[in-house]
Amino acid sequence: MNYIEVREAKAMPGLRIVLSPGGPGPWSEAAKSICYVKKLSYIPVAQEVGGDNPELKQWTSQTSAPSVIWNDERPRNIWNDQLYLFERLAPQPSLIPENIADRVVMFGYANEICGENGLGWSRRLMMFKRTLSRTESQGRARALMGSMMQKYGYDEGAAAEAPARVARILTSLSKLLQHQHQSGSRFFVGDRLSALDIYWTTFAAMMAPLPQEVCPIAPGLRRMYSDNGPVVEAALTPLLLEHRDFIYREYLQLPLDF
Ligand SMILES: N[C@@H](CCC(=O)N[C@@H](CS)C(=O)NCC(=O)O)C(=O)O
Repeated sequence: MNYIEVREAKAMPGLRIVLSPGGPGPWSEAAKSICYVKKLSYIPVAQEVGGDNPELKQWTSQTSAPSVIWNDERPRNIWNDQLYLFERLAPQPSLIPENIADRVVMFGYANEICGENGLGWSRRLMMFKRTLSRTESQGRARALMGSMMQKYGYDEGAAAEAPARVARILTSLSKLLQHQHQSGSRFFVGDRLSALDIYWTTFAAMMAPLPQEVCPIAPGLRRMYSDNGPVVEAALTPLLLEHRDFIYREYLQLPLDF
């Protein structure tokens, strides 16, 4: 991925997406994947993971990635705003179901995956806890995580509850998928691809990163992403992982490029 700097990107027109370089950050991968499915081209802009990102702050009023900026419109910093923007810029293929019942299911589960206190959020709390508890990760990893722990709601109580929270969401997603399969659909909602399939597929990296050939990441990051603990591991069903593989195979781009 050829990233440009925030300073340069600010002066450009068109679609710019600020991304986390160096790993399959699930929110960033979701935004990239949605653009891929919709054939939307964009300028990738680098965030400094865990850094102060002063120029990004000045541009978007926050320092997380992804942030999506279309011309001189307001920056979209949250996954659902980003999805609506992508739908507007490239209505086809639509990734938001038209049927209201399906749409409610899709946004409800997508929020369980991407929203505050959801799967990604809680899994990240588990990773912070792991880093704090391991002596070999005292140095650089700790320094990197310090600012993020504060930003993303780390406290001991929340971290202790996180595995059960992740597991409940996984179990619920797995049941939904099983029910859909029994009704003859291969997708989470209705009978075609929706953004929910993409969110699950990209967030699965936080529990089961794809093999190194298609997801080249540093060994430490891979160990952290794969260290699920027994509660999460038990809820990560083969059905969920098969669905991830199906969506990558049929719809998304491999190898991952970050
Ligand atoms: N605001 C995003 C979530 C963004 C987010 O959590 N980004 C993380 C990805 S792990 C990030 O930028 N981490 C690095 C940092 O904050 O420096 C949303 O709700 O859609």
